[in-house]
Amino acid sequence: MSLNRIEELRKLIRQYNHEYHVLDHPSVSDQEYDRCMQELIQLEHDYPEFFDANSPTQQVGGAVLDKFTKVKHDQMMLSLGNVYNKEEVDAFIDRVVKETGLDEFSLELKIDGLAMSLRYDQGQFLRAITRGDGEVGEDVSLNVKTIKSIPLRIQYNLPLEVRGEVYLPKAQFDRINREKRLNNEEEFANPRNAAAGSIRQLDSNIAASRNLDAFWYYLIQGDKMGLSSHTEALNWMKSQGFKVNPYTKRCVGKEEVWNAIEEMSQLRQSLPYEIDGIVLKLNNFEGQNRLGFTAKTPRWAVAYKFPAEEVVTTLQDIFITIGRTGKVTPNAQLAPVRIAGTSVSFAQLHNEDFINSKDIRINDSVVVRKAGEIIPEVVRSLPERRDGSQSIYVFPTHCPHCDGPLVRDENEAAHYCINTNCEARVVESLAHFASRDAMNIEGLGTKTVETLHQAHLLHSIADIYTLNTKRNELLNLPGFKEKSVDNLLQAIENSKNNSLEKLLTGLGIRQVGEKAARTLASQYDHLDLLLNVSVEELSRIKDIGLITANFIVSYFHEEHNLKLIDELRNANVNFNSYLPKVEVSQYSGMIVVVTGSIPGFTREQVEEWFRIKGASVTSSVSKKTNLVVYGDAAGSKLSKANELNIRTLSAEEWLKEV
Ligand code: 0OW
Repeated sequence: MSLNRIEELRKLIRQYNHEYHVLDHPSVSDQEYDRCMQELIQLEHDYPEFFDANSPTQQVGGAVLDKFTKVKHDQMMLSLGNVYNKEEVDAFIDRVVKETGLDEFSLELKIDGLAMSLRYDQGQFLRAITRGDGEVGEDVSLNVKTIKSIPLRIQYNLPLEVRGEVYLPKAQFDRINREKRLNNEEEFANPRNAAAGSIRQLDSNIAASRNLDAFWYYLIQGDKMGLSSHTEALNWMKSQGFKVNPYTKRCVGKEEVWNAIEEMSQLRQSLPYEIDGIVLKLNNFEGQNRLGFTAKTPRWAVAYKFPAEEVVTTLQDIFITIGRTGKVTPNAQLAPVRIAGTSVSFAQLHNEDFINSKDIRINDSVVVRKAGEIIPEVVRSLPERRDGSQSIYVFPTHCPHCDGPLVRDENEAAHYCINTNCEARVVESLAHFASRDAMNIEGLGTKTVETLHQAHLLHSIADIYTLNTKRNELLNLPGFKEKSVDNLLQAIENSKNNSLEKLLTGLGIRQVGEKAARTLASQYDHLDLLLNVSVEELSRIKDIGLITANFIVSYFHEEHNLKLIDELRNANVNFNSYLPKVEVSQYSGMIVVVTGSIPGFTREQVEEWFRIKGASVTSSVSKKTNLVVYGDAAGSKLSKANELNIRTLSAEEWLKEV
């Protein structure tokens, strides 16, 4: 009977997935695995009445969504407090021991990925939700289902939630960035960004192609399932088929904890995935419940973060780059070296004073460090390693791109190239226009802009919108294939529909970044309304000061900017703002927190109402909060508001106003 065969194959393939992706110990060859999968795909195709959303065949991707639905977490997804040295680790342990009398901790690696929540019921995978802001996340089930180590069926058949970290193995990260380089696409900065970018793909086939993986480390309400410690919860999850990181260690007291941290830190380089610290958790659940949580983190756990990684390499040369505002940045060309998971061959040198004060010379051995994902910086040179081949760096007096004079105001640290037509500034301003926070034209990163600029296909922002007439020239460029050219042209076409704030960000008006652009687009719903606005009117808007107002007005009075705007208008670039119009009201400029449930409205709707009234909405109450709006079952936030003597507004009072 075909259903028996289908169920038998599903069971077999689940077992093979578990052996291969969780135990790393397959019992059949890849060929045998593929044969079973093909047979199952065929049978499910022939008998659609036996469709099962959690069949292993659904783990290879398929549907393309147009957006992710938002889902509220039953229990907030917390983050972790950070500690950076032994003293702070000891202080954490002292506090826990003092408050609970318990001193057994479970240590585990801090996987550098993105937090994820999985829900099951009746033994079936239900959905995967991202952390989001901790209260509301996005349903990314279709993408997470493509992670082969995640069991879509489990023995336990009551409602269940487990949390963990989705990550991209280092080898996959290198492979994906190699492919991106070949396609002239922007590379991912690090595996965490790559994992987050992959999980947020609306096309689950792309997510499936990235070969993401995940470790699970937190069982919601484990204490209500008869388990008494974190270690037991990890073992229980493992027994249900979840992939649990093998590097966990139980320690008693400060010395054992610190020795384990030092020992586990040695693993970092050799692991096939990135870690950014070690997580310490009080093991006993009863003790955890006594300690409870702060607004954002558990009081029974901390993350010990590794110190920013430092490496020594040779500074081969110093070259300068010109930003779109003409600002000159000296950069160090380094002998390539791997830091924190990525290969590094450039580092920041900030400005002339930095180079001189640290006596950094060409061919020096230098210490380079990378803290987080900002680009690496040179920490210091090592004079004791000089061998006479070093040379002093003389800061250039003229721009290497346009030969214009480099100017440095006496009270400024930076030099500037003041030639507004300088080629380097043009490239940077084009790349800024296409960047994600601005017009978000995927595929038009700095490298591509440089290539198109050198091919004389791109001189001004307006030229972006005539590239569709240059398809053949694009196809003749190195690295440009049919697919990437059409993707780029489509992305340019799509960018015409952006809301006004994206365009305002892209224009590169001085002091007008994403925040100021949003403020302007909330006040003015069409670009033309800005062309003749006055300085005093602009400077009255909250967040737009007098200086920014002057830059905005002078930008719209420069001939070549008005010409650009006309060209964009003729190219049918949208000038309308789709942001909700912000009114001036009694709530303008207030910081508002909404808590509890307001009858007839969702939390988001109430928050949006206050945003349109000119308030900014935050999720936690602090001394800066001006108003707390509370509905039924308002919890700690309302009591904190009363404690801090902050004005409160009940749901009934608010509803009268609406
Ligand atoms: N990244 C990790 C990790 C971990 C949670 C449970 C309660 C609050 C924190 O490997 N091993 N254990 C926890 O424990 N959290 C982790 O990551 C957190 C989640 C959200 C922000 C951090 O990535």
